[in-house]
Amino acid sequence: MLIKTPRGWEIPESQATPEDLFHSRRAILKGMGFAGAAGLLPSAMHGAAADESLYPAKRNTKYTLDRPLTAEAIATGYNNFYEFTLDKGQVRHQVDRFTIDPWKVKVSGLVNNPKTYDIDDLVRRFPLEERLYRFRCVEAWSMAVPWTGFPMSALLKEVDPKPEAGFIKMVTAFRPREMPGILSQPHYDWPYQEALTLDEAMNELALFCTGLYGKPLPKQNGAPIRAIMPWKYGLKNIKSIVEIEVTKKRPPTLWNKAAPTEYGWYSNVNPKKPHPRWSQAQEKLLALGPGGSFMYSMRPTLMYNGYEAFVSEIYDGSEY
Ligand SMILES: Nc1nc2c(c(=O)[nH]1)N[C@H]1C(S)=C(S)[C@@H](COP(=O)(O)O)O[C@H]1N2
Ligand SMILES: [Mo]
Repeated sequence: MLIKTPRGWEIPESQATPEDLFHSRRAILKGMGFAGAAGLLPSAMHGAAADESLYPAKRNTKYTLDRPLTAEAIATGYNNFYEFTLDKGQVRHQVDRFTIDPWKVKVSGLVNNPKTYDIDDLVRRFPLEERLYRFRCVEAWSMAVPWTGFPMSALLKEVDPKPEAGFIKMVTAFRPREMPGILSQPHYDWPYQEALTLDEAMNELALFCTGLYGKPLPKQNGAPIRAIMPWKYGLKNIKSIVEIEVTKKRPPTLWNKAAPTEYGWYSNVNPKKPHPRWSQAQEKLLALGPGGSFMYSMRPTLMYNGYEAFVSEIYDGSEY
């Protein structure tokens, strides 16, 4: 295991709050040590379904960052995917049994053209592009990631929501035999479910992503397709989607149902709205240190994660 003595520019462990992050940090140190020794094996990280010839996709330079990209080993080695395990450094070691080929995404509900897409079809139907986005978890850690995907609006326009449609619900695969965390954590209301207002889903920032770092999505990051809304906390960015339903009524979401005072239905990044157990005023930007060690620097949290110019028009400020 590679553990470096903190340098002056690293955050001392005593300041590493919330406590979860401190424990997770140890977990990833183990993971990183393994990655450093064995190397990352990209071909083993995603399934045969992914068509590598589509990557890297052309970068859309409209979306720029105010910070360096996070090391790929962090984004693919430090994951929240509770269907597998709560241990962020171990998710990528728990996904082997998870099969993503074949994969279908059913789009139904209040649409004129309901359709079930095969993933191979989906990635060709809607042109893929790469975008560099900030990513902010409700636990306060953050990254900057090159995603590959297509705007949610492209798919929604094709299925054509009916006038009374107001929301989209998104659902993750439910495979207890392939996802050990489902069996070990029966208290969560599986399958993982998230939702957006139709306005949010139609916003130009909202993506369905199938890749990152110029390659198909690794399973631990939500292969073969996940949602990315960079102005919202990570928990809204649902992974491994099998179903999208357009609805009239606001759909419940897993985290909002589990703990409504901790995870708002909207969960927009907001420095002024603390989590009951920690402040959201600052974030911990993750980075790789010397020898594969893991560190972060503190930064002020930006309203809507820095995407206010894109999304403020769809909100009146009372959303939580
Ligand atoms: N299905 C599913 N989607 C999920 C989660 C999960 O546990 N299950 N975790 C969420 C949370 S809390 C975060 S921070 C991000 C993490 O994405 P990453 O591992 O690609 O960084 O995924 C989100 N999507
Ligand atoms: Mo998160």
